[in-house]
Amino acid sequence: MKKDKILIIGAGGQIGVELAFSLRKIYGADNVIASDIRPAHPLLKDSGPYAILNAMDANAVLELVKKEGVTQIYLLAAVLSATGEKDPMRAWDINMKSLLQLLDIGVQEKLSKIYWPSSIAVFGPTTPRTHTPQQTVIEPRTVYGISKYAGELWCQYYNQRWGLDVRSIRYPGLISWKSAPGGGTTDYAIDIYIEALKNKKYTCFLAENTYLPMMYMDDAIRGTIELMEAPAEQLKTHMAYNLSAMSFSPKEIAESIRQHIPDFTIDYAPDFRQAIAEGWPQSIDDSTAREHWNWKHEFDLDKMTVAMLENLK
Ligand code: AKB
Repeated sequence: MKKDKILIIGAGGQIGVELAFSLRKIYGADNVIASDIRPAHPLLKDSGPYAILNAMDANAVLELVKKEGVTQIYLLAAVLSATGEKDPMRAWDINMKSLLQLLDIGVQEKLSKIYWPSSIAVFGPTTPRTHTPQQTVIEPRTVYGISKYAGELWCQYYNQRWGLDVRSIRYPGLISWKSAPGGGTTDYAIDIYIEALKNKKYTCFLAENTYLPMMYMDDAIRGTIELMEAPAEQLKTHMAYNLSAMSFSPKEIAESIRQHIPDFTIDYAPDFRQAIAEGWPQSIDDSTAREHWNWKHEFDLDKMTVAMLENLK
């Protein structure tokens, strides 16, 4: 059993629930404190320690870190792309303030590691859209993307200035069945499975040929933990790592579902999220992550479809 004491902030969200499960298996349930501003997600109840914690309340975070002897923190609380556009200043405030406060706590309390997620949303319409490289033009156009890019730069700054070990991944759209996403542009790729099983039809808020990079949650969780466990000397970038698994359009995911539910139908009613999707890459070059810490994905579209339909049933 490993010795670290881990705190997950924002554990009730799409990534947090599954990450808490996996970390508890590795580090022991008592060594992984899940926390969120909301009461415990039903799947997290009784599986280990839980705290109600507001990511914006630096004093409360610091107090918990000291009281529990926390050595590593995963900060997952964030406002995502589509919700962010509805109230940009709130998104900026939540996404940046929670990170900057935590970076200071990390230095002050000499935390061994911090994890903070970035996103493909850092890229914008001036970025090469296919096989987007690790280092390229980065001009995000959503407030979420701006906050993620600024956050990456702050993480790098704290690493270089204070030696803080902060690690990060630019997640593509994440597809999961245990916990629901909240307010993202890639969320259609989860709703479509739920609606296919319930009603055998789905109206998609993106147009049929909109390609986006995507990843099944099992891969994302494994990748996150592998990055956190990689020896520091192998990690030669302190910006977030590009990570890729698959890329598909709404039309292609519908075809994949039709192999199991032949009478499933899809129609399209693109809304404001179409413009967000069109500013993002269609596919990602993650060779740097593959080279530095041996990242490999396991799920492609059809394998994920089998897993999603099986588990959601
Ligand atoms: C979103 O759609 O906002 C997120 C993301 C790609 O970071 N899933």
